Amino acid sequence: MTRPRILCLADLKPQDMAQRLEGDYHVLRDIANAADVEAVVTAGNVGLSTAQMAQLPALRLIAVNGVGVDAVDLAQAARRGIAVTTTPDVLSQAVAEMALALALATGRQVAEGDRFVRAGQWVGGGKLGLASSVLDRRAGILGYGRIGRRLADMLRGLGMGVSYTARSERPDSPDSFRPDAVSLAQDCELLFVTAAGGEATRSLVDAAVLSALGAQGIVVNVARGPVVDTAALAAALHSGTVAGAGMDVFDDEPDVPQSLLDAPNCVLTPHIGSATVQARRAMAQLVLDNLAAHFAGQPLSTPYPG
Ligand code: 8YV
Repeated sequence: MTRPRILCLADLKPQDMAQRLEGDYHVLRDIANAADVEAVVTAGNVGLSTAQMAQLPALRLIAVNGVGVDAVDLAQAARRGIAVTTTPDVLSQAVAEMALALALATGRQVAEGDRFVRAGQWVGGGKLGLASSVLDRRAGILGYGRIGRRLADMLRGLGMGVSYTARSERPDSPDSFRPDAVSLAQDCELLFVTAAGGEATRSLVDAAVLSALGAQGIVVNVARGPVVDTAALAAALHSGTVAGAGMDVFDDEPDVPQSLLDAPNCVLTPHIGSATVQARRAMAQLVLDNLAAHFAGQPLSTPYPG
């Protein structure tokens, strides 16, 4: 039986999942040779642009290995009747865990302490200043989707009070609704950004929000770089308008602007929110399930929107 040809713009992990993909499909990597393919596999942060989609006249399925669809031309997909699938739920815990890790690392000087020890400053008689407790803070969650709600569950479990901002209030939620980012920031000292990327959320965290968060405040972004205004954040860190930031996502990955590299109390990680063996294996499984369903003419497992 001939294996269907697919275009793969992002690697599945771990290795055995990539091997399964290679076993079931004839996997192309170069879009220039893929005019006949019906299916593309891509990552949340890679997507499929307008120009790329236009190069694929036979396309029927875009299988995103991730939950973000901000880098996919959804309008063109809808116009052409191309289905989109994502990998919801299975990465929520990993991303929420990363958000918590960044909050603790930033608030409790984990990265700074590590640099301090390695640089010989401890043995040299130096002292780190005191940190400010993280779990005593009130948390705010900007974007109350699957990841934001999973994070809220974790934070409540740790005894923290949680507020959230979403497009609309969720009456079933145990957390307190705030109608916009400024009122959310006013109400918390630890602001988590978990909102979807795209034009609707661009620069949602701006200078006004950072100023409302205040001089003790920490901001953590595990969503998309552009949801936070980078220039405003760097300025707020340098001036002490906020106390710290933990950032897993950036405007122009993998480039990180010098203003953030130089900023005090800023912990930086390379977009690894979902990068656990468990999450990536479950994500890859959903990609394989969706591809198999498409080629068997069956309903897709996790279509977007759901
Ligand atoms: C991954 C993501 O970096 O889910 C998303 O939208 O950005 C991340 O989970 C990526 O999609 C991994 O393939």
